[in-house]
Amino acid sequence: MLRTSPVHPDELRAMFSRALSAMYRAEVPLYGTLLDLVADINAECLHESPSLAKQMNSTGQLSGLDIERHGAIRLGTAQELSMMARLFALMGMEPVAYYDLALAGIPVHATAFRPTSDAALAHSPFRVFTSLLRLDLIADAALREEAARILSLRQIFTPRCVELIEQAEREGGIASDVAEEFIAQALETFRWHSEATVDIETYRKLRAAHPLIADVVCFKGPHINHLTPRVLDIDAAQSEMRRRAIHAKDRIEGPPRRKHPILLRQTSFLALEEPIRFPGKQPVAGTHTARFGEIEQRGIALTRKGRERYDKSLAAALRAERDGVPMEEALAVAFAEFPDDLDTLRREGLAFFRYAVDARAAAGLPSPDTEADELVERGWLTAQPVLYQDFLPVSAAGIFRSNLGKRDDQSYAIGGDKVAFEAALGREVVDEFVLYQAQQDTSLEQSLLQLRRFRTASVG
Ligand code: OOG
Ligand code: NI
Repeated sequence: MLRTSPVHPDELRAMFSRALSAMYRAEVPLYGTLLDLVADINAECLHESPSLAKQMNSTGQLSGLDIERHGAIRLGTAQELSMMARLFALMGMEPVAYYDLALAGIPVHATAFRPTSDAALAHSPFRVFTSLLRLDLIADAALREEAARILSLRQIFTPRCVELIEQAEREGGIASDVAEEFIAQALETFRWHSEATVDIETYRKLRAAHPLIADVVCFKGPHINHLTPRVLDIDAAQSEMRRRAIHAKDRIEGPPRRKHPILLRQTSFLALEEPIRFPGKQPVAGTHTARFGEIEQRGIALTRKGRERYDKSLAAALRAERDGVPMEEALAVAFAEFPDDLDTLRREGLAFFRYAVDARAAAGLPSPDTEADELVERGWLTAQPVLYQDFLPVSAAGIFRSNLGKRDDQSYAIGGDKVAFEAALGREVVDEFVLYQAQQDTSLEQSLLQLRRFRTASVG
């Protein structure tokens, strides 16, 4: 039994997201600059487009926009991942989707912990892209064992944090009298440490195998490496970064600019080179690059069919780029055939929509067997695009790479290993398509039910 009433997971998540943002702002001042820049652009976009403001308000996206963030951490062991899942569960965050980064030559696989219901997303849209190092992809057996041994010696959660997690699981939530303490303890895991846990030779060896391996293995914990605000016009953000002489990556990842944005577009400022002390008989002052600043623009969630189209178009654009076509032009050509009006996206089953009964529908009711498409066309139902809440592995790989310095992007011969990931996680990941589909289906069922009730009332 709880001594005091439990804090709602949505509220805990909001508290944690706020605390993390404040910590990161103090650690990386340039992040603060990014937040200011995004806030200015968003205010301008909403001012210039009242219809955008109205649509965002009606879909529950407006109130949380200025606190909307995603962060990223990289974990080293199965134990770390399973405890992280338990920690995030208390904040109402579930692991959604499996991302295989080996495909892009990065030795990790990942999921994103995030809220899943509309109400939870509206309360605090906070997500954490969480990757797990794949030691099995380190070719050198001696180095692989050394990395595993170093990781086995660290404990990324404070003892008190683990105690509070276990207590909350027994009692059915975080009691309000320990909520502040829980947030402070959880924050410790995400903190930057300017001292490595290994000597500089070990760091260099691991770095030579892959910079990401060094980042995961050589530190006390999985420092948060970026926190991304959501911007409503990423092209404006990209030029504004340049204008303020922020060292932005040279292009925006993801789909091209469109009238109706799809999925996710991202850009970032390049990782900072930060001073690190390396222990040893003779401690050494060195540097490490891990933390960067990212901005993203979110668009409509695509169905599997839409996503396949997207993947094909993007692959075509990347091929053209390799053949010397400027990327912007390659994207424009590859996406020319991708419908950019909401009606076609919906009718062709390329994107997800949320249905509602139009307020004017009470007049002149449709016959009971009218198809959904016709109900929309004739104004009984409205269809609002569903916002994409997840990530794009190819973009993620682009972001990873732009922060690792120049490297070839050969993929590993072995593909993803979702089974091993879920075993480490201690549960299955949620299928993001199932979530979006359920959202669409439920909204349609409820709308049809409501229309039927109108009809019964007007007949009876
Ligand atoms: C995570 C990169 C992935 C995104 O927005 O796609 C990511 C990392 O660098 O650890 O955050
Ligand atoms: Ni990110």
